[in-house]
Amino acid sequence: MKVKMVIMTALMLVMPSLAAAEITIEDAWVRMPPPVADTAAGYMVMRNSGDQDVEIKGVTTDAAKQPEFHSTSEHAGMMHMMKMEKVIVPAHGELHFGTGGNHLMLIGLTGELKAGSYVMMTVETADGESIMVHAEVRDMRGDMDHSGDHSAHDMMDHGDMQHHNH
Ligand SMILES: [Cu+2]
Repeated sequence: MKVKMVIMTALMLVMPSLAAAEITIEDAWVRMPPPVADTAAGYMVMRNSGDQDVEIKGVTTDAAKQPEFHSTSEHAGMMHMMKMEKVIVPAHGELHFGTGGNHLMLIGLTGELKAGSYVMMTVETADGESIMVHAEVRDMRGDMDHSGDHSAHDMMDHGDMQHHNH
């Protein structure tokens, strides 16, 4: 019994270094919303250089009251988005948040997002690591390349957004 306790203690001393997330976040940007919009979509790439999958607990920012990660799926020719139940960055892998797919949804904007300014956010992992992210606000109105983009985003009101759980 005593031996077991010693082993347990030794394991717990080693744990923190094993658990340390090795997450980096790149290419973060936010689509400049229309002036009256209450929401904006953000995009980024999360990379995990570690040996273990890392769960992202959430994101905080002063720019929005309720930032959340959404996934997008197509159902009967309609694009739907819903809150991601779990955000996992696979070991030695990437998780993409891009137009038409997973995205960060900034709900309840607290101020105007001007093109060229930066939204500061903190991404938190489930094991307590914080990653600072500076996401540039980009004006995409002149961008004609809407390949696969769910432009419904700009018009869709989150209140009557359709949810699907397959
Ligand atoms: Cu969304």
